[in-house]
Amino acid sequence: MRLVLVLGDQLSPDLSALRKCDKDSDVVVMAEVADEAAYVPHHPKKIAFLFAAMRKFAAKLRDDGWQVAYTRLDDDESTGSITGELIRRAAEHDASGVVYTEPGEWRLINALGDMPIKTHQLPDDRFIASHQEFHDWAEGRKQLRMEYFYRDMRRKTGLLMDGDEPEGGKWNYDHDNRKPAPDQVDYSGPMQFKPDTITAEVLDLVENRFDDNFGALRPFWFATDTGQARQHLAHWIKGGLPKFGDFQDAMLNDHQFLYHAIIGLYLNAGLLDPLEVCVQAEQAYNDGHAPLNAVEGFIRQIIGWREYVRGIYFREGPDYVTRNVLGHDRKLPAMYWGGDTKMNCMAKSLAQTREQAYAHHIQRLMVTGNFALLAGIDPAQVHEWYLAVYADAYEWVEAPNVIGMSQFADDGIIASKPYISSGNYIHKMSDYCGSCAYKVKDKTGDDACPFNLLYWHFLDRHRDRFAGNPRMGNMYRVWDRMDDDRRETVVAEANNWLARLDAGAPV
Ligand code: FAD
Ligand code: DLZ
Ligand code: SF4
Repeated sequence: MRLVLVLGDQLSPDLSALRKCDKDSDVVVMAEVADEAAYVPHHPKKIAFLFAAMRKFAAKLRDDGWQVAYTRLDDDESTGSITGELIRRAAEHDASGVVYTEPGEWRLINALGDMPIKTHQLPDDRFIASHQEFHDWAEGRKQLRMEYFYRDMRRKTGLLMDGDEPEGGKWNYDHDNRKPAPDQVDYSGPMQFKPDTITAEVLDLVENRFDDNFGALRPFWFATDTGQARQHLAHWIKGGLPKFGDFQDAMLNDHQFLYHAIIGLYLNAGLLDPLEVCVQAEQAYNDGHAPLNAVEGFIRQIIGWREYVRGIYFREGPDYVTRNVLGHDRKLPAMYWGGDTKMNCMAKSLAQTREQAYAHHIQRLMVTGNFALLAGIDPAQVHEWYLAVYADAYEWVEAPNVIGMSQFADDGIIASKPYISSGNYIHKMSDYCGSCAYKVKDKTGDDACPFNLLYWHFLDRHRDRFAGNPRMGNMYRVWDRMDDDRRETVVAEANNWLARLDAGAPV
């Protein structure tokens, strides 16, 4: 007999390892272990979500006739690691080897490969593109632009295709998307679930063991099985999808979710299947329920961005997370872990992260990520923070978004220019600035928005690298047109502000 490993983010009945094995003779191993729960200080909601979903998935496997050797976090005999548990269970069952689906992180791939037992790793085929397909697409290209990869995924899946042509004649409808924040949001937000008995038990465990971690455990409302995740998806397609495109980049003080799907955590843990989700969105378009700009934009996030970042993670290799081409070395400020800040956009995005283990893409990219990049924070610390605090964070998807897209630490593999902005962009897309202690219109002076000061500071200190970038020429021309005194004032004020940040002064 063989052991079949099912990891916490592999909760899919058609997982390749399960398909390969035999429920009459093989034994499934699942384990809640201290090592996985502590490689970064995960948000308590993320841990509770995974443990509850793991316990419910194990129960379902048993109902389906599998024998499951399940280790709970507080089991006395537990060795505390995935590999330790596999070795212990192999001895217990006299197993001939372990079959598993490729994990989503090099750390675990390497640890499993180094075990003193016979192992058989299978591809994770819950994605649209295999590693080989991504490699074939990327090989020989000067630039790995997502848009071209995405078109191949449209052709491969047939989603929103009219024969060989894209539905409506264009591949991308972003031109119609990304409107500023609306006055009113007519969607009630994600479907919320009352914890069932299994989830309630897990909540008590997590409360006891991870009370010191950053993040609020309760109220806990996530779906914890596929049935609930599907209900949540249907609720969003009905109420959120039609305006998803329009307000994808908007941010509001009083709306944490706007029209976003909040499905990253369910997709990444295996509770929802990416193709199933896209087919349902496409159906909403065919039924006349949601417009093309919304549905195309949404499908692009999933078969485009999600697949593309995975391709980059596995193509670039284990050292990707250590890249730091801009040489940034500032410590991650305390505000990221719950400390105070006067910057309203940061305070709101961080408070929401603490409460929900969620922030939407633009909050991650253009608020907390933009600030970290402008302030020159060590990308490895930024990466660990994002990996810890979001319920949908696993390294294969988080690292390319943080190290590449957000922090430009990979020298532009993902982004053709750094995603930076002054306060202007945040002001345009949100209602944050109206209730901020800083003034977004002030470029210098005591009340000047820190994003305004740091924006020019970033461009000035990285002039050698970016002045020749054709997409950044305009920014440098504006900077160069300012008179010398003004430029000196901006840089000096930015340095003072950063010194206050480093000293832990209220900023
Ligand atoms: P929606 O906005 O409703 O989008 C639908 C789905 O599209 C998402 O659930 C996700 O599966 C997919 N998607 C959208 N954008 C991306 C993207 N850039 N990369 C991969 N998939 C994408 N996504 C994660 O799943 N895990 C992470 O750890 C993560 N970290 C991020 C860190 C930074 C700095 C940035 C800028 C982005 C990160 N993203 C991450 C991508 C994106 O922000 C989240 O997928 C999204 O906010 C999840 O919320 P949602 O389900 O409401 O997404
Ligand atoms: C994230 C996570 C956590 C918090 N705990 C567990 C766990 O106890 N057992 C488990 O099998 N998986 C867990 N995970 C998910 C793994 O860390 C994930 O499989 C790897 O990071 C690869 O993506
Ligand atoms: Fe953020 Fe600046 Fe606006 Fe304040 S003024 S909310 S710091 S962008």
